[in-house]
Amino acid sequence: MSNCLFDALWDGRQAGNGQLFVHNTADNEVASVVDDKTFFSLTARIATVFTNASVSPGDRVAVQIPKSIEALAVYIACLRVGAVFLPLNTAYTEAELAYFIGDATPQLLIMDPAKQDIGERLIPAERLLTLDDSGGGSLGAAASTANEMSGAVSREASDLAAILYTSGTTGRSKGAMLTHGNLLSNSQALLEYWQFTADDVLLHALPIFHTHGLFVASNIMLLSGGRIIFQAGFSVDALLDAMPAATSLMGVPTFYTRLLADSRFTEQAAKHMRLFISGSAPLLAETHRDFEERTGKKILERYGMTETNMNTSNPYEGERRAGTVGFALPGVDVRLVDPDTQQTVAVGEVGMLQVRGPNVFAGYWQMPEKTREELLEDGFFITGDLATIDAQGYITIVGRSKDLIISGGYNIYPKELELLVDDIPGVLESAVIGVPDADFGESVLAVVIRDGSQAADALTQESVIGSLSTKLARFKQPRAVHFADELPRNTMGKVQKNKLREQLS
Ligand code: MLC
Ligand code: AMP
Repeated sequence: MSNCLFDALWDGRQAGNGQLFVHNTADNEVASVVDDKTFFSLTARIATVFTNASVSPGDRVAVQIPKSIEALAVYIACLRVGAVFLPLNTAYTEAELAYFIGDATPQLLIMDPAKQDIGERLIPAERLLTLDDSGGGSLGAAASTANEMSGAVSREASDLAAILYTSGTTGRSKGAMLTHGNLLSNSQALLEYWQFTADDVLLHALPIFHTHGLFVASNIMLLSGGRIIFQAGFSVDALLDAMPAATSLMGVPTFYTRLLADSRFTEQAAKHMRLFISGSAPLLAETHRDFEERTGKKILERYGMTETNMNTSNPYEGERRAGTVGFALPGVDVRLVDPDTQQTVAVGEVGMLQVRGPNVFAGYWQMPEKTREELLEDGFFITGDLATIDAQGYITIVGRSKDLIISGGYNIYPKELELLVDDIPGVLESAVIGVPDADFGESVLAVVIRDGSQAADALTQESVIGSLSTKLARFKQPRAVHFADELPRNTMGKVQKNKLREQLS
């Protein structure tokens, strides 16, 4: 029997010294260790709990739980039983969760015990379990007495391992279906490209409900046999404390701008580190250069997407060029096409970036038409990113054709907000745009046109943001609201967001 991803991760662990998670004290002593044996025993007991809860291969297991070692064990337990892991941002509101649960129809929902009441409104009680950040809750209790499942259910490369929801330009989130083969091929490619080995210690400060922290960071470390310093969230203090014991960090650009803003982050502080990787959002060339000036090291920037895992990366050995995302990864084909003619553009010209390879997802969950629109018959996926390629093959992301804001590495689709803002009494119409932000790269600005009613007179920035609070996760809510007389439109009547950005940035 073979379960391609689980078996590979398990085999990867055999290369290491048995330690998976390490916590170090400030003076670089090992404070505590979770070894492979303990971790995999936990995954095997959680797998038994899942089987007892009638989870069958192919069933979805949705989770909205805080980051913890036990939460990562839930992901591995899903692989063991052949279930499809469906992680959800811990910031999502009940209204947002209701959509995902309704769309994905999971067999099991696992929530933070603090949100048990929400869980009970979303799914029948017998399909709800809870898990807190220290392994407590009904799942933790059941797993502590469960027998260990032996091995793992057999899975093919084409079987689904996870569904990750990405917001859609129409305002409806789409579930990206990722197979065992997608996840395994990409982590193997990255492991080699970035030269991870069992000697590596990764500082893990990303959330584990997205591709970056879950698949890129966690799968690579499991495969490499290396160790993880698992932090609950991002904190400059915690990173600086742990850095002397680490070899590598994966982060979004905000990690690096915040580190640089702290005078304790020096060449000495970064001395032990062999690799700083950035992705999920554009890293300013200026940040790249400031970082090198401060530490003597060059950040390695790569580019990916939920649907495709990682596509391109700057080289490990060669020149890591500021402002670029490097070359297509081995096994991945990238082409830049003119959106009108579908012809490949010339060197230096801007084209729509399309990507093909074993990393590219299997389609959107129950959205065959959307899948056909974006995943072409020849296997290329239309990313919605605009890019150039130079004579040496370096790719630069120069913009997006999709209407998307990336704030601190989180994607926010303006359409989702505009639909909700337009529903507020007193609002005639709205346009939501991203404006430059020193910390998050971009932040959300809502431009609102009042409708002339009495309700419109009472509208304020606070009332607009307040009326979204139960509907939208905090990170998606506008940071500012601008009231205008009208929206700039082109001759087709389409709102000219570029003009708005120019006027209001
Ligand atoms: C937190 N807040 C955000 C935010 N993160 N607002 C906008 N954008 C964000 N990214 C809100 C909080 O709710 C809070 O609101 C306020 O901002 C301040 O919070 P904070 O304490 O400063 O935030 P912090 O916890 O430090 O988080 C910032 C962050 C985090 C950058 C560390 O956002 C983060 O971990 N981002 C990484 C996201 C990620 O993993 N993306 C990968 C996607 S995969 P208030 O008002 O209540 O104070 C992908 C593919 C690929 O894109 O290529 O990798
Ligand atoms: P997500 O849908 O959350 O997976 O976000 C994917 C999007 O993030 C991509 O389509 C890009 O627009 C953006 N992205 C990821 N990495 C980079 C990068 N290094 N530079 C610029 N944009 C990036």
